[in-house]
Formats: sequence, C-alpha cells, structure tokens
Amino acid sequence: MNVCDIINPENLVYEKTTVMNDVPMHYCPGCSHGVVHKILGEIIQEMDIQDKTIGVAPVGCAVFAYKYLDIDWQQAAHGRAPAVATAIKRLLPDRYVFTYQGDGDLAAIGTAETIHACNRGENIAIIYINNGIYGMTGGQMAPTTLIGMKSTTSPKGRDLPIAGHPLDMSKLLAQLDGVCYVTRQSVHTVAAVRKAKKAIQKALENSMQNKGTSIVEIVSTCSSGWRMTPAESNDWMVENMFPVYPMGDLKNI
Ligand SMILES: Cc1ncc(C[n+]2csc(CCOP(=O)(O)OP(=O)(O)O)c2C)c(N)n1
Ligand code: SF4
Repeated sequence: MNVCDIINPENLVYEKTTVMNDVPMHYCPGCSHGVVHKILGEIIQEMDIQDKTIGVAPVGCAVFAYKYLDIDWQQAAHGRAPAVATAIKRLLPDRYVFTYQGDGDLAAIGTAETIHACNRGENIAIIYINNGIYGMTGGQMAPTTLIGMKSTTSPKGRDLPIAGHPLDMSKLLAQLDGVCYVTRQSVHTVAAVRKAKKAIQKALENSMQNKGTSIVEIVSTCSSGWRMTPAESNDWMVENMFPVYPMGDLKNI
C-alpha cells in the first residue's frame, strides 16, 4: 500500500504546488534557492498564471531553475537578465515577466543592466537572491560580501580599504524614478516565508499595472559557500547579514 492511499483528503493541510516539477533539486541542503522556487510555484499556481509567466534565469546556482518550475524560461548570459526580460516584456506585454538573479549576477557583472532596466522603469519583477557570495563557482567574494566575511578570494575576510563597502543594490535602486517597489525579505522562518511570498506576488502584480520595476531582494544563505551547516547559516545570516541588509520595504508606491 502506498502512503497516498491511506491519506484522507479531508485531513490534507499541505500539498506541493503542481507548478514544481517532480525532480530532485541540485541545491545544497539549507540553500535558500529551493525555498524561493517553491514560493514562486505556489504564487503562480494561486494566481493561475502558469501559461502567462516567463522567467529569465541567471548564471549562478539558479541557472537550472527551468528544471524545477514548469513555466516558460529564457536563460540569460551572466548579468544580462534585466536586458533580456526587457525585450520579452516589450514584445509580450500580457505576460508576467520576472528575472531571478543572484548577487554575483545582479550586483557584479549585471550592475549596468540592472540599473538601466530599473531606470527605464521596465514592467518586470526582479527577484534578487543575495547570499553575499559567488555560490556556484566555489565561494568567491562578491560586491555584497560583508566586511570581515571570509571567502575563497578574501581568506582573511573582506578588507574595507581594499574591497570597499558591501554594495546595497536595493538601496541604490530605490532611488530610481522607474522603480515602484523595493523590498527586502528572507525565507529562514515560516513567518518570513509568508512575508516573502506576499512580496513576490505584489511584484508580479505590479508588473501588469504599468507601474515600473519591482525588486524583491531575498537575503539568503549559501551554506556551502559559507562553510556552515544549514542551521548555522540561518543564525549567521540573522546576526551578520540582517544588520547590513535590514528587512522591510525600501519603496512602495
Ligand atoms: C561572463 C561570466 N563571468 C563569470 C562567470 C562564472 N560564474 C558563473 S556563476 C558565477 C557566480 C554566481 O554567483 P551568484 O550570482 O551570487 O549566484 P549563486 O551561485 O550564489 O546563486 C560566476 C562568477 C560566467 N559564467 N560568465
Ligand atoms: S553553492 Fe550556495 S547558492 Fe549554490 S546551491 Fe549551494 S548553498 Fe545554494
């Protein structure tokens, strides 16, 4: 007998979203990417927009996002997702178009594309996974790496005089007139997941209202890059990342 055969449907309190494909994920245990994918799948299912949603995937660990969410995807070269999303949204204005980018992708090599797409006020949602490190390539320093934070290219910790300050992209983008919504969220607790879900849904809805660009930053963990267990990563993130990248809305018009 299969476990599904003995479940009384009336007692079912949780069901996996059908927008997620039934395949194992390659993400490390404790990685935030998987949680954010699940939220996206749930929102897309609840909004009933599976056939109207196009994601633009980054270079980085989320390069395989297309395997996990059953929507249309376009993969963009490193950092170019906002430029690619611009073209897609302008050609297909009736689609919900979002980019999904890490901090190496969005805040390093893609800084120019991000700023110009936001400044133009493209009607897209940008989902920005800030784990403060280059995860996929083995944990190198990113512009977002904290002062003193160790990485493979800053083994003694990020040094302010040499590497400068951590780059707060959300703060910077909130200044731009083309941007209607900027919020910083996380997915390390059930309450945080619920808030992040509402934020991503709002960003997708905004993209259909000609309001301009919406950015949802998710302050995230990279347990492998940080060389920590999943539980240690969550604690470290709260203690060290949140003071530099505080939670909450930066802009909402
Ligand atoms: C033009 C270019 N430069 C560098 C690379 C190598 N590269 C691939 S993924 C990556 C880091 C991605 O880090 P991030 O965007 O923070 O995503 P994460 O893996 O942490 O989710 C780099 C540097 C590349 N693929 N293309
Ligand atoms: S390397 Fe980091 S960002 Fe990549 S899957 Fe592992 S934990 Fe996630």
